[in-house]
Amino acid sequence: APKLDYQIVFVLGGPGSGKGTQCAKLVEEFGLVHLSAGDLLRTHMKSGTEDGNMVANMIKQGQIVPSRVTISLLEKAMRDSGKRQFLIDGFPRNEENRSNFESQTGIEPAFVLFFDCPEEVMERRLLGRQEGRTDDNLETIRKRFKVFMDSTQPIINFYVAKGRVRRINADRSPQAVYADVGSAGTVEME
Ligand code: UP5
Ligand code: MG
Repeated sequence: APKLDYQIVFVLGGPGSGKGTQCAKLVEEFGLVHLSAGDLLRTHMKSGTEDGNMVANMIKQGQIVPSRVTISLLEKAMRDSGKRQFLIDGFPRNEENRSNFESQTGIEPAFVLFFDCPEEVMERRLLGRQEGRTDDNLETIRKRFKVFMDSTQPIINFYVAKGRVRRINADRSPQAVYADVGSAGTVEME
């Protein structure tokens, strides 16, 4: 049984597939809490702690941060929100993330939203983004694609086998993608 009375949806998809963009729309319409693991890690990176420096280096290399760090940031954010329904964006990224989250929190996702998008489209979007992220350069973008294929796609497949994945064609305008994502019942939980 879950230790915590939380309902969560995992939002997965390659780098630049539009996870953050679509979560922002879902928050507006459904009032869920959006927790981007990447955003939490980028904030943690500025803490000046040893872990923060490790995170900064790993993000710059496109590597997956150990779940010890990410799960504690997610748990704290969930607790601090005072809410119980969450969109968890960009996590879990590998089996280590997935299995530790499940064993430590006792939570299984209600379902997984998967934004499916060709690499060349994601690459164009990331190179066009002007947020100054340390990982938005061609060298790191290519590493992020490889890490996604090698480590995160198997997690999506794991949930496909459980019948938990809602695949969305993310290679369309943000509005067209959202028409699918936000369609009745997609995100409404209990
Ligand atoms: N855009 C969005 N949708 C569009 C559309 N339909 N048509 C045209 N343009 C569209 O979108 C990306 C860009 O594309 C934006 O400019 C947007 O306007 C445009 P966005 O919504 O930001 O896409 P998103 O999928 O969120 O892309 P992001 O770059 O955030 O994905 P990543 O998965 O790479 O980044 P994340 O922040 O999740 O992780 C970064 C790093 O943190 C990882 O590489 C890893 O090192 C680390 N990390 C961990 O180690 N563990 C974690 O659990 C999470 C992250
Ligand atoms: Mg994002």
